[in-house]
Amino acid sequence: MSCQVQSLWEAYKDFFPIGAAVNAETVKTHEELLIKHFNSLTAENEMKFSSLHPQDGVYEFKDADLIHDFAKRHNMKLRGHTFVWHNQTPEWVFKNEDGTSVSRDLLLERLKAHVHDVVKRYGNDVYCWDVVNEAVEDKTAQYLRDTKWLEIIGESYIQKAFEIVNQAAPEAMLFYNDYNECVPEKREKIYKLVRTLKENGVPIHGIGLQCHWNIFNPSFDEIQRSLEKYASLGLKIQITEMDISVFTFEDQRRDLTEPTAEMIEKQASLYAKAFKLFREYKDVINGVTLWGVADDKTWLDDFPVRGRKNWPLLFDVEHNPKEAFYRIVQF
Ligand code: HAH
Repeated sequence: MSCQVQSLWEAYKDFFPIGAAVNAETVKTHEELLIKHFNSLTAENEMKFSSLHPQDGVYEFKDADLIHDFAKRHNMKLRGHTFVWHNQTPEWVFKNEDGTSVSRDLLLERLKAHVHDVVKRYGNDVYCWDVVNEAVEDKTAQYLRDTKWLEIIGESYIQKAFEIVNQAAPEAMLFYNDYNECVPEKREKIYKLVRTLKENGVPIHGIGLQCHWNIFNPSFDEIQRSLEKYASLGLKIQITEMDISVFTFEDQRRDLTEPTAEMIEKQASLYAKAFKLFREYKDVINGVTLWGVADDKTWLDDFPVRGRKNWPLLFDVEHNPKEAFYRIVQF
């Protein structure tokens, strides 16, 4: 049966590459789906600072190498995720040996050394990088998120990061990546940040929209408005971490052992509308990545409710295509 299913990446070959987030396990357990349907990969955690560089002078490239090898072997693109982030960055980066906070210069030096070492290993096989992830404040009216990077370097840390990565990897496309990208207040801040960077001549080439959505939010109207607004920046757009949870963010329910028919239908309908919109923006969008491969393994099983099963992707727990899959390949 499954050999008659259309290939997702082939269906989209005239539009944009189709990516999946993977880890060292899923490149094995989900190999068949990956090869058939995807032509781009992102390491879910393995290229983050804490995974690659857990201690000063200690690199652990094993899992990232495995993902890199898999992408190369199967002719897939590879997105780099991520250099500067408030999460999954080890404490040593911000500390001197005596435990005091590092100087601005030393932190920039450390970032530069890290970026150079990582780029040296993967070179142009990583064709784009999420240089800065989630720098915009999410909960309050404040503009930038309070992070160690901001505290130690100041607002210029974002610009500096792009310059450092551009210097190490002049061929790579450099992205600013964020979530809640369709929430009006946050959208304004993300837009302002990226526009300011561009106006200041910072080497930024695109904006990464994570698109961690659910079947109730954001509304399709807000999604459309957001794409239009971001597209007006004149940079590339990538959908970098798409999934559609079957629960609202606040919903704590744990009673379901499988998604309801209504959830599956709502999800399929939103995926279909969104991909139609993405196709309309094919001149601006140059990549769409799902944050996982199939519903048997998704970060949403532990977020925001720990140990509560979710079904946010295009393939089910048995790796069969879901309604959403059929609706996005038939157009
Ligand atoms: C993303 N944060 C990160 O970019 C990615 O690296 C991680 O593996 C998963 C999700 C999204 C996020 C969110 O949707 C809500 C609150 C905090 C973070």
